[in-house]
Amino acid sequence: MKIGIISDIHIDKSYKETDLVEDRLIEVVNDKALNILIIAGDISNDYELSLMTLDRIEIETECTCLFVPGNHDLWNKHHPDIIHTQWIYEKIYAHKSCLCDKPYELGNDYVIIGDTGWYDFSFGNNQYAYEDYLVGYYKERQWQDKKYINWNVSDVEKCKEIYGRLTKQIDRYKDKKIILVTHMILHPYFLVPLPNETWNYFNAFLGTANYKPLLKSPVQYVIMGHVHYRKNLEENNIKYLCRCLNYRKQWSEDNAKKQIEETLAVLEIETN
Ligand SMILES: [Mn+2]
Repeated sequence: MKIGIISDIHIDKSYKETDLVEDRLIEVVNDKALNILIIAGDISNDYELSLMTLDRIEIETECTCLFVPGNHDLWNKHHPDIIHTQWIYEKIYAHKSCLCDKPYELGNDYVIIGDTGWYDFSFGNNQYAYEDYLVGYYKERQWQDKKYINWNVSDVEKCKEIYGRLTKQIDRYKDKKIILVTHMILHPYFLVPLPNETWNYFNAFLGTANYKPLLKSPVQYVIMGHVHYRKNLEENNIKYLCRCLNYRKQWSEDNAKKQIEETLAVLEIETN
């Protein structure tokens, strides 16, 4: 079984009429004859566009597309009348491709478990206080979730709530091999390297150190996004993959197909 892995395709931010990211992604999925495509969040800034894109991929390829919402998919930027992020989360959750609370079994051995994850500032520098992180502002840069995300609870509580749901699902499948998918970063290796004055503050918004108890058997793969790096790590028998396509303006070359081919990881897994 061939599983393609990518995240942060940001089709709206990378929009170019003659070179659509979604068209090129469909071509690559078909070229590689993938059975499954996992997108670890941030398809677009508009959940309706994100869900339509998932439908298109499924219609125009032979593969099953699975996904977890990223913070951008959850934004209300294009739906200012939707006040509560939970409402958008539930719209996304209802889509058949969404992994949240819907473990996806691969034969008898593997199961894919996923959710957005969240941040709780545990990856922040402790020179800043909790109150500093509530502001989400540093040197004229505003963390955009402060404008477009409104959970009915604090970020710390949201992070814990999602941890609880993931833990329950992993416990239920402890005899299987688990592919864990989150949008947020769960391992400090994937943070923006320091020294970096801006990210010394904003790394706090990239994920959480507090999901560490999940990073052991039966979890075998951890798939993440969000940070706009393309990095892999193998540690204690777990393979970590962060395969962010990123914004077009961040690409080394303005060619969507080449960038997708460079970014996409393919896992070949034996199932029975
Ligand atoms: Mn993100």
